Amino acid sequence: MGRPGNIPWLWPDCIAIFAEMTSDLKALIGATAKAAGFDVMRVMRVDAFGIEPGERLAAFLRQGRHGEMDWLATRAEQRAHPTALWKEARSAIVLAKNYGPSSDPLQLLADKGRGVVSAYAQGRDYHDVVKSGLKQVARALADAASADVKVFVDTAPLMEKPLAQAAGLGWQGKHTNLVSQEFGSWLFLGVILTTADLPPDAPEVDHCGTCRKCLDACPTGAFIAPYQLDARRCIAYLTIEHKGHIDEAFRAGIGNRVFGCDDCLAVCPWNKFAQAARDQRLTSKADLASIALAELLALDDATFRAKFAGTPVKRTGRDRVVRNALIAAGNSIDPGLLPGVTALLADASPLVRAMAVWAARQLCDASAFAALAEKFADGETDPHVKREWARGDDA
Ligand code: B12
Repeated sequence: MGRPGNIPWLWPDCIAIFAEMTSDLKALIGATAKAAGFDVMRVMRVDAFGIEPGERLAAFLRQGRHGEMDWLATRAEQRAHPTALWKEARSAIVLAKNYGPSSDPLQLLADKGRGVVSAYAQGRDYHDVVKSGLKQVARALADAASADVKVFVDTAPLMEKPLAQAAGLGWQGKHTNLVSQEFGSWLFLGVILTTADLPPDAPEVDHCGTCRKCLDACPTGAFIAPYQLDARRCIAYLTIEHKGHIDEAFRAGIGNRVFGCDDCLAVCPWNKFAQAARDQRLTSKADLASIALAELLALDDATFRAKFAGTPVKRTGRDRVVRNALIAAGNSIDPGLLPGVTALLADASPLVRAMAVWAARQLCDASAFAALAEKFADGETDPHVKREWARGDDA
């Protein structure tokens, strides 16, 4: 860039003053982020965000790997690049909150009589926790710089993981989530876009090396290749996002995971440096880590809402969570759960009835199952539930 001809002596000074102002601003953002409970903060210039993430998103959608998550496809063009979402944006401030569990979440899977809720969903909904922190930081920035700001966590069309990598907060691991040398695989992300020009941090590089632990750990074979997930096979998708019946091919692999899955994250060797979350809001409902299946099977709408109030589980709704608990009950091979299962054969939700039939099939001997079929199958009108009863006949 050339110097303005009439004031050549002023130009380097202006740059120096501007640089000082923006790094002061960055220091202020960093301090506010810390006070707001964030564990990491990095900055990138949005014009440094490449086209590759958008192209990979397009390929993911073309292959239908998003399943029923139509919201990923409907605003894909905006999602591809931060300036497509907000043309005036100049910098992205990427913030992260550590939600590291205090013990290995995989240990919970051994008790087949209990349903396991993944680490991210055991405390207060991270959308609320992260968003309130982002708003605090954004307000401080807007006041100090008279800049426009917008805050994002999850729900807006923005690719948070590649943004975080470009800002230097970590790298997208082979399990596709962001990994940090300091916090392992246990970070929630949030983004502030702003019209302010802030000094950027250096991007992070991939430190996965030849490791493929996360790829091999997936119980349902959701990784098509390193760095590529088919969401339709991912237990997080199946148990949380998928509204319909869960295909029989995935039921055994789901095991006793009733909400989300931590397996690919929990085996990441970089977790050796991770610490337990310090924000108690994300961990205070530790009694939700694993829940007796008998209790989950007995949930009606009111008891479900009371139990999961304020957590991400509540948004998924009682029927889908009971559907998941029935799969876990079927996999438990514990006939003690049969009364809870058979009570659901007449449930108002076909989603629940269908899985109750499947679970009963796993827990009963042939004659007991035939007796249940005689009592419940004839009156069934829903085609999916009828198919589950018929599957029992074939077996
Ligand atoms: C949709 C979604 C899901 C979907 C799809 C997951 C996915 N991998 O895309 C489902 C429901 C399955 C899901 C599950 C989970 N999610 Co989610 N999810 C999202 C969401 C809303 C969008 C992600 C997205 O854009 N997907 C689209 C595809 C195209 O992206 P992708 O898989 O990352 O694709 C990239 C790679 O494949 C890569 N790639 C492709 N080929 C190659 C080749 C090479 C060589 C390389 C290097 C890269 C590469 O490029 C693509 C573009 O970056 C984000 C929030 C957000 N707005 O970003 C949260 C988010 C990713 N989820 C999050 C969490 C916590 C989870 C779970 C851990 C929850 C749980 N315990 O059950 C699991 C993890 C499962 C997993 N291994 O991904 C966090 C992750 C935080 C982090 N540290 O990364 C996020 C960022 C939310 C947040 N604000 O914190 N999620």
